Amino acid sequence: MVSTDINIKKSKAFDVAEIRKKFPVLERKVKGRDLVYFDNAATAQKPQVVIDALVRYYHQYNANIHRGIHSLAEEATAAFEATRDTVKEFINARHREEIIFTRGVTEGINLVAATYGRQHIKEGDEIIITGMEHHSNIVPWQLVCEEKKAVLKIIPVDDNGDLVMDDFEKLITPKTKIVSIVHASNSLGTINPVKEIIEIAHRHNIVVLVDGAQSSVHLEIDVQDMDCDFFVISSHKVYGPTGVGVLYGKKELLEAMPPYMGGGEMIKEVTFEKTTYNDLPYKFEAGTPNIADTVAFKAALDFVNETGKENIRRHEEALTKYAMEQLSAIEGVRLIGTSKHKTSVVSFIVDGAHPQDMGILLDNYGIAVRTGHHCCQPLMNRFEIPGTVRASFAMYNTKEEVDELVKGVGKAIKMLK
Ligand code: 7TS
Repeated sequence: MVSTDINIKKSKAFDVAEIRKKFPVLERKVKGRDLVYFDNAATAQKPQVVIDALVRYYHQYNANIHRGIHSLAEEATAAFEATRDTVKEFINARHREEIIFTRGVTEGINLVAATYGRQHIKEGDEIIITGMEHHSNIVPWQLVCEEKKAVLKIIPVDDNGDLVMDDFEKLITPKTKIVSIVHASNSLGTINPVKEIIEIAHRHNIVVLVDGAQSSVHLEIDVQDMDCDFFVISSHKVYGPTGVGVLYGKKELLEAMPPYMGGGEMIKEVTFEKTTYNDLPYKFEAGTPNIADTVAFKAALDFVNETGKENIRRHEEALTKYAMEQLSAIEGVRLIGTSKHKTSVVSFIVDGAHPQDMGILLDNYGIAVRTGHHCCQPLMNRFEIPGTVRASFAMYNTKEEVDELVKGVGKAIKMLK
């Protein structure tokens, strides 16, 4: 019988108390207080299902993948490749072989810079990035520019933390070969108009890499709709383990690129005279990968899908709005990053108080925030500040925790006076 019950498809209600029970670390105390974890932009905490997937792998089917014919090797290979299929769905890639496993966003960008970049950039060519990039989307391109005598150009950032889009098209010349932009800023929260940037760049035949480190956990990602040429993710920011990431690339681009690392798995045939390379995605996956963490990454993505990205986003948006209102009402607090289009990052500075001192005082109340330049030194220079205090929210954070932060900031300001 065909079921016509539409309720089957209805998403579950979002219940933050229930969600919190799924993250064991949230039960712990820090300095005698309940942990308030607001450092999610650095790395998210892991739900029990992710920890279980890791343990299950090592308990039951640890084996090297792709090469073995025994049962354990087959099970490990199937689990590893299942993650590739889940990632493909998660970002709506057209082909599974467009999903390359890496160690994280940093490695993904370095891979593209060292292969596509070195292959296509010639003396005098130009690469465009934005003024709000993480160092991992600056330095790999500087390395290419140094080697090839190419030029790095920067899309400026305005006082709210938005890109000055009028300047973008003006930066483009016939020598521009690559645009590499962050989707959502880790320091400001700004969500950049990547579709518009990609459309403009493609009109000029320029390829675009999008750094999805901060967006993939908060926003629906559809690489086909976005039409980016490359997209990079880190598992650990999407509630998965550290040490795993994904480089998505359009198949025709990946096929034309030289390999990044040489070794096992990435070859078809090796003789001392000549080596032929493996097909995608294995051409870019030399050596034994991080099998356990890749397997557990699937559990994290399934968990996010089951919770519902839209539910998560609505919850985080409400927390962000509330935190921005409450913090900006405190005398001496200045928000850095006030774009209308933001993820759940709230960065601020306090008159007369160094961000690091604020961070240490907040830790005494069990509140984990990040302080400093957040690996965005040029952006901090743009705002003429040494760094910020950054609270970044995840699905398990609560309004009560934001109240704790606001109280903590108030108390810290009094102590530092
Ligand atoms: N790009 C952005 C926008 C990031 O936020 C980060 C990490 C990276 C790249 C690098 O990612 P990784 O997984 O390869 O390290 N951001 C942060 C942060 O904001 N605090 O700690 C790490």
